[in-house]
Amino acid sequence: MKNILTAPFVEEMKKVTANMYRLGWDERNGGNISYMLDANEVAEYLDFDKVIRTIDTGFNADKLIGKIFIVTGSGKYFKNVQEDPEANLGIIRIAEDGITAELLWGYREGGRPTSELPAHLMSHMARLSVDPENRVVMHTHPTHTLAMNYVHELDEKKFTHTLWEMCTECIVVFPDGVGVLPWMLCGTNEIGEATAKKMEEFRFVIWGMHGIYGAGKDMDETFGLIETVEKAAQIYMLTAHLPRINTIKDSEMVELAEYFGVNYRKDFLNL
Ligand code: 2HA
Ligand code: ZN
Repeated sequence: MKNILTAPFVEEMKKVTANMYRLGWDERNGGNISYMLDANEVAEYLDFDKVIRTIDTGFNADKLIGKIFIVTGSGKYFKNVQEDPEANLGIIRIAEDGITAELLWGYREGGRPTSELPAHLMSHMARLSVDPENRVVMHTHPTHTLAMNYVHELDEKKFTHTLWEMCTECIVVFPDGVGVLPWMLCGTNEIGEATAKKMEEFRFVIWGMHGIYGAGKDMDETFGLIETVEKAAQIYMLTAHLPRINTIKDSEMVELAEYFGVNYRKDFLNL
């Protein structure tokens, strides 16, 4: 059996949490990540018959039975993942009943998966129903995107349109736009269900005045999506209080989308 601390998926979690922490998106215990793993790959590092303990998730993830995830721990800090992955991360398998998580590694000292596990697993189910390649769900508090929540209408069409105007690459990177939820109590099944509903349509969902959820087929794609939205929000926050002299026009966005062959939300443009 190979040493789990050398597994590429543990390395990826260490790298991405360190990056997000240094970008200032994940203060204290802010943010959480779940990453669906390939069972054959995990089998090189862990004995599937050795369940350390079981954890009640509080809801039924029946479409994920038998699936294995590496997930950041509840109350844990992204800042600390790199130096002690075994205390701050865990590898869980969704048990036969759909509601129990079987701990295969990590959460040393009695930890458990993120309090946002319902939103994560429900988002995985929703994304997989529209994109069988989806593997990653990330929740984070990107500074400028969050700042923008306070000064921009929380309307999907208007919010997406503003972001698309801020960087030429935006309509190409997230042609599906961004979904928006109002402020809601976090950590609950209700916000999980609302997030998952949006995830059927969007890979990026804003939790009003809290943060965002992003999804994708791998770490780079998901992180790249989030940093692109965040960059656009930063440009917006740097310019929103100044007279606007220039902008990317809707006709130019159409040109971009057509040239790069992306299927974009035509109803989010004013054509
Ligand atoms: O896990 O970000 O939404 C900490 C959070 C809760
Ligand atoms: Zn949060």
